[in-house]
Amino acid sequence: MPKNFVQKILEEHLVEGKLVPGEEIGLRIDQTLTQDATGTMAYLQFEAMGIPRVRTKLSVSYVDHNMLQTGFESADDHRYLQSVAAKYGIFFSRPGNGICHQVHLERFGQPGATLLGSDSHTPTSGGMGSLAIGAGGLDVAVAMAGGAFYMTVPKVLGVELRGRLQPWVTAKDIILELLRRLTVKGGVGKLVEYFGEGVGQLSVPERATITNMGAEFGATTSIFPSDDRTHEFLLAQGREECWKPLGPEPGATYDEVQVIDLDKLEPLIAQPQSPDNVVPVQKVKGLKVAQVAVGSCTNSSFHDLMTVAAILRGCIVHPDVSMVVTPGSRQVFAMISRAGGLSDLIAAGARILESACGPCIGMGQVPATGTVSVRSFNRNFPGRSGAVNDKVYLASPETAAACALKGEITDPRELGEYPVIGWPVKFLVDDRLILPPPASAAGAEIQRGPNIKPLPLAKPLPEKLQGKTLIKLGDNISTDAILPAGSKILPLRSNIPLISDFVFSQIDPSFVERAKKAGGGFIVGGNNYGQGSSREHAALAPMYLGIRAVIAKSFARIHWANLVNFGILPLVFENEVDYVRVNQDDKLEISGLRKAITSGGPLTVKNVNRGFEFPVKHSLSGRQRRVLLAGGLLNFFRQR
Ligand code: MIC
Ligand code: SF4
Repeated sequence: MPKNFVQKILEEHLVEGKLVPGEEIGLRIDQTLTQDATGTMAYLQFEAMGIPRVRTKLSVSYVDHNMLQTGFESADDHRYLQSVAAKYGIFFSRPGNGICHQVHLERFGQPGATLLGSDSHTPTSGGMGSLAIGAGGLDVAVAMAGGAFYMTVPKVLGVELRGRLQPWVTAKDIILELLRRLTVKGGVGKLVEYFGEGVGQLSVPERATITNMGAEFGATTSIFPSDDRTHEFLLAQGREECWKPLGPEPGATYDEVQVIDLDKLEPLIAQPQSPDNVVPVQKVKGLKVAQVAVGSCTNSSFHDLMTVAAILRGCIVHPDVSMVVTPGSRQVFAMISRAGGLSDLIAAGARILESACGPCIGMGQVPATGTVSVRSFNRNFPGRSGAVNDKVYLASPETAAACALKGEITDPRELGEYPVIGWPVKFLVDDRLILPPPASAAGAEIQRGPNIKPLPLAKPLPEKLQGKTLIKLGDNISTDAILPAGSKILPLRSNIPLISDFVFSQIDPSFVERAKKAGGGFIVGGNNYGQGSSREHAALAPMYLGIRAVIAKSFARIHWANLVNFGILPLVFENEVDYVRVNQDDKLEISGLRKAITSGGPLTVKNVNRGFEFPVKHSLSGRQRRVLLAGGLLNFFRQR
C-alpha cells in the first residue's frame, strides 16, 4: 500500500514496537528544543541522568518566555541554561534572538527529521516537513540522553486543501476553520498531514501558522510535505543543503480526511474563552476593542508583520486601542526594520515589544477590566492573558490590524485592496545570538542561582491510595488553569516548592491549603483534562502536594504522559455516570493497586462517603505501568 508522509517518517525513525494505531512505539529523535520556562526542569532532569553530552544530532536551548526579569529569578535561570548548554553540547539561543519555534523554523528545522520540544507548539516546524512533537521536559531530557520517545501510534488525519485563498483570507483562517470543525479535543490521538493542490500556494511560514495551531485541537503533530516552497524558504535562509523533496507516495490514503475549500473560506475569529469557539468575523463585527496584539509563535513572521505595517501605513491606531507588536525573531525584527515596516508600525502608534512570547503567556499587557483584546495568538483559555474574566479573541494579523484601526471588530475585507507583500529572496542571516557549544566541556561550570531548587521525586506507587476528592472540575481544563503562567508565577518554574502554591489558584484559591492539610488526595476531571501547554509543572506541582491519581473522563496527550512521568495515575471513568456521582470532599480508596497495575488487571475505586464502588480504566502501556510502579520516569531511568 502506498504510504502517506507521516507513515514514512515514523517507519524511518521506529526503534521499538509496531506501527499499529493504539500500540505504543519508540521513536528515534534527531533534534530537541527547549525554552526557558520548561527548560530548567528538563536540564535538571538531564543532569540527574548523569550523561556527559547530548546524544541527539542537534539540541537547542532557547530563552523566550521569562523575559521580564521582574526579580533575580529569571536572569539566574538564563545563566543556568547557558552554562548547561556549554557543558552538555547544546546550542544556546540567547534572550533577544526570538521565539523558539520561529527561530527553529528559520535556522534549524529539517525536512524529514524528528524534533521533540518541551513546548506544545513544537509542531510549528511541521510547516517545513519535520515530524515535530511537543512533550514534557522529562521526555525531552530522555531524548537528549539518546533514549527513544514513546507514544501511542496515532491515526493519520489527511487534510486536503482545494482551490485558492481569497484576498484577506489567510493561513490563520484555515486553521481556525479546522478548529471550528474538530473542537479542542477533536485531534487527540491524531497526526495531521496536509495535502492537495492548495498546499503549493502556502509558503513555509504560512504552513507553520497552521501546524503551530494544530496543538489547539490536541493533535500529536501536523505536517506539510517538503516541496518547491520548502526549497525556496531554505534557499532564502541560506540552508539549501537541508532540503530534500519529501511527501506521500502517489495514491497514499489516510485514516480520515477533511476537505477545505480555500475559495469558500472567509476571515474567522475565535471568541472567548476557547480557541475552538470560532465564528466568521462578520458575525461579531462592531464589538468595541480595547487592545490588539500581533505576534506569538503563530503569527509573527516577516510577511505577517510587513502586511500589518502596510495596513497601518500612514494611519494611526484608534484612540481607544492599545496595540502591541512582538516580532517572532531577531531576524524578523531586523528585516522589518530594514524594509521600513518597523517605522510604519511606530508611526501608526503601535507599541513595539521585544522578540519573545510576551503577552501570549501573560508576561505583561494584561487587558483592562471587561474589555475585548484581539490577538493573532493561538490560545485564549480563561485567565491566560492575566485577567481572570478576560475576553480574548484570536484572529489573523490582518483582522487584528483592521480592529486596531477601527477600534471595533472589523472584517479586514472592508479595508479595500489587499496589500501584497513579496516573499524575501534572501532572509537576513545573522546567527551571532546563537552560541554553538564548545568542542569540549573541559572547564565548563554550571551556574545555579538560589531560585533553582532540587527536583522533587515521587515515591514508588503504594499498594493502597486513599484520600479526599480535593477538587471536581468540568471539561477542557487547560494546564493554564491547573498551574497559571504570567509575570508573577512564571519566574518560579525552577522552584517546585514555591510554584506549587499556585496550583488551581485562579479557579479555587483554597485548593493548595486544603491539599496540604489533607496531605494530598484526588483530582476529578471531565473530558480533555490538561489540554494546552506541555508544562510538566502542571503534574509536578500537584505531585509535590501529594496528588497520586487524577480520575477524568478523558485526558489530553501531553499532560497524560506528564502525569505518568511524575508518578501520578491517570485514570478514566469506565462509565461517565460515575463522574456525576463523585463530589468534592468525597473520600475515595483504591486498593490492590500495585498488583492491578503490574498485571494490567481491573481497578475499582471505592467512594467511602457514599458507599458505592465504580470501575476505572487506563490505557497505559507496559512501559508506563513500570514507570508508575517505580514512582515516575526519573526513578525508572535510574533503576535501569
Ligand atoms: C504555552 O504556550 O502555553 C507555553 C507557555 O509555551 C507552554 C510551555 C510552558 O508552559 O512553558 C507550551 O505551549 O507548552
Ligand atoms: Fe510562546 Fe505563546 Fe508560542 Fe507558547 S504559544 S511558545 S507562550 S509564543
